[in-house]
Amino acid sequence: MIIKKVRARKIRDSREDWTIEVEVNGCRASSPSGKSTGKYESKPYYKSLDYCVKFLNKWKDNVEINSFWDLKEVERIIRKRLKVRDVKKFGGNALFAFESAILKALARAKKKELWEIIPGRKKIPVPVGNAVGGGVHSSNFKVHPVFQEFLIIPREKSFKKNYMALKKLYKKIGKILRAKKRNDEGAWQTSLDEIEILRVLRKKLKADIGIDVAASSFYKKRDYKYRTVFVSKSEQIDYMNNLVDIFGVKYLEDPVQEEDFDGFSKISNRTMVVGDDLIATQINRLKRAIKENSVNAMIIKPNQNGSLLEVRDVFEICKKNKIKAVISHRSGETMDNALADYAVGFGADYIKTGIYGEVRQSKLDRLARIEKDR
Ligand code: 2PG
Ligand code: MG
Repeated sequence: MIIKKVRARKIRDSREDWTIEVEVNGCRASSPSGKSTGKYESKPYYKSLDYCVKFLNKWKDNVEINSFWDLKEVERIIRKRLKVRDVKKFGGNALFAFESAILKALARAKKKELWEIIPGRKKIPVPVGNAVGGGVHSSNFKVHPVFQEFLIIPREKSFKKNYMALKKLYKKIGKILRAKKRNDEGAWQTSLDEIEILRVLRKKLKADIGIDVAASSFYKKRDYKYRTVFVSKSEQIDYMNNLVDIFGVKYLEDPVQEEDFDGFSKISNRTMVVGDDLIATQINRLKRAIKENSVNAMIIKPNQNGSLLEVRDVFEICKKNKIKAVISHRSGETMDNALADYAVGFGADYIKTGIYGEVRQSKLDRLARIEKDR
């Protein structure tokens, strides 16, 4: 396939914020965007969204793409044109949407599905669904839990059954909490605090419970701020380990702030210790987390990096080091469902998404379809 026609434009995401959509030979891909962004993520755009749109609209190179690996040539051209050493300078969002559109066009040219042309051990992931929200994703609501996400992980035998279980549990939780409102990711909104929510989830559900603590978002100077109470590093670690012991929390994302590799390493191994802001889908951060024994699982957000070649390396490093790979949506999403194809293609162990709303369900529906057709 030859890259013949590149078009880029601005579109609105689920939060009504602007993001980028790129079209290559008529195939479209777009980037989501985060609100609780990690300090170490690639910046979304080189200079600005408008600059990247213009840059892509001027693309004239007829690069030949026969496999995933030919993205190397595309990255070489971008580096040369921008006079940068690291292709990610082009921006996580701009680069991811462009590369994703190229791969979609390649899949179509080969009469294959997107997931089939991605190098990796194919696998259908287990869904991790965001059921109750707090933190910065619920900042429009006056009173909200400090932790960002309360997650449920069903234990059924197939993706379809897991998906059905998620929807059922989500409804049930809404009823129990008497929740009426939903946050950015379609998770239920409540004024209950963390412990009260965990009590409800533990008692009422036949599923594993997870939390995205997103600890950096309430880390102030040297302490963690819980409403009016300030908690030190060692108290925060004890608190997290107690949640694992008392509530049987099976998944704990960002339990301490994003600079604290040591703090992560002190979290109990009886839970999945998941690095999101800590690693920010960057290879150098992942290597450090492995060296310091900080995590046994990590979040992979393709647009947090931008280069799908590097995202592939991240998956490989995870596999070699027995780190569970959790591919993830962002809080601001689009209808693009390619995330599902990357999950299966690269072989993610889990996929984290919302449960409610069309931008979330588009990914889950796509996974159910891939499971059925495979
Ligand atoms: C997270 C994500 C997705 P954001 O912290 O895991 O839920 O949030 O996209 O805002 O970074
Ligand atoms: Mg997170």
